Amino acid sequence: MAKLTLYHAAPSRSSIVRWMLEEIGEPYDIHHLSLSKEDNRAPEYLAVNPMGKVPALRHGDVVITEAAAICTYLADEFPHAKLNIPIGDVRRGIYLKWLFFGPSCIEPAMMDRAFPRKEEARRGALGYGDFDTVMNVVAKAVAKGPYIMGDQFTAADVVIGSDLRFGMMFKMLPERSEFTAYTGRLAQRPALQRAQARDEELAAA
Ligand SMILES: N[C@@H](CCC(=O)N[C@@H](CS)C(=O)NCC(=O)O)C(=O)O
Repeated sequence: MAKLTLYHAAPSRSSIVRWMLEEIGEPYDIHHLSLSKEDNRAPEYLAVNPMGKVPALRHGDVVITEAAAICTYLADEFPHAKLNIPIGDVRRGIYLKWLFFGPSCIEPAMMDRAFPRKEEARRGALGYGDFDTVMNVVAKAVAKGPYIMGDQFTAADVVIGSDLRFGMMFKMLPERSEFTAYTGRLAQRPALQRAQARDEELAAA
């Protein structure tokens, strides 16, 4: 099997992919980068990801960047883990919607709230619309549970769950009861617990 290597800084958005890799259960290597030492700006790393950001995942000869794209890729590439909704299943469209909703709606809504613009942008010009609508839509989606697609845990939970976990941790998202109940369920997953424990070891080293 082609080797999997995660370019990772612990903790950061690459922790999303580390959780995903733990869920997949295939062996992987970590290439650790220190963001504070600006390893991500070194020419060797810019050759891997010209954006100078983590995560990046090397799978054999291919490099994939963007956390949600990597999670989507891994779920499809390793279907035995049952973390995707495959092509042909009527639920796939909804599943893809949530995978895109994280980086295109939750993250920008959260960051615009944390770092407000000098001039307020028109709601219609922002892809996410407005913060409160995004929060209400996500709260409704995770309220029933146990997972965003219902009974099946998928890559969409890794992406949306990570956004909610980090957002609440850094006080950038409200601690709504729907969010805390959902992330509480996710925290029970052994793969997330392993990823977190390994990240803590890495950060302390
Ligand atoms: N759109 C990217 C964002 C990745 C990102 O912003 N990563 C941060 C760490 S949380 C980073 O590498 N920051 C270092 C920098 O920009 O210098 C994704 O979702 O993967």
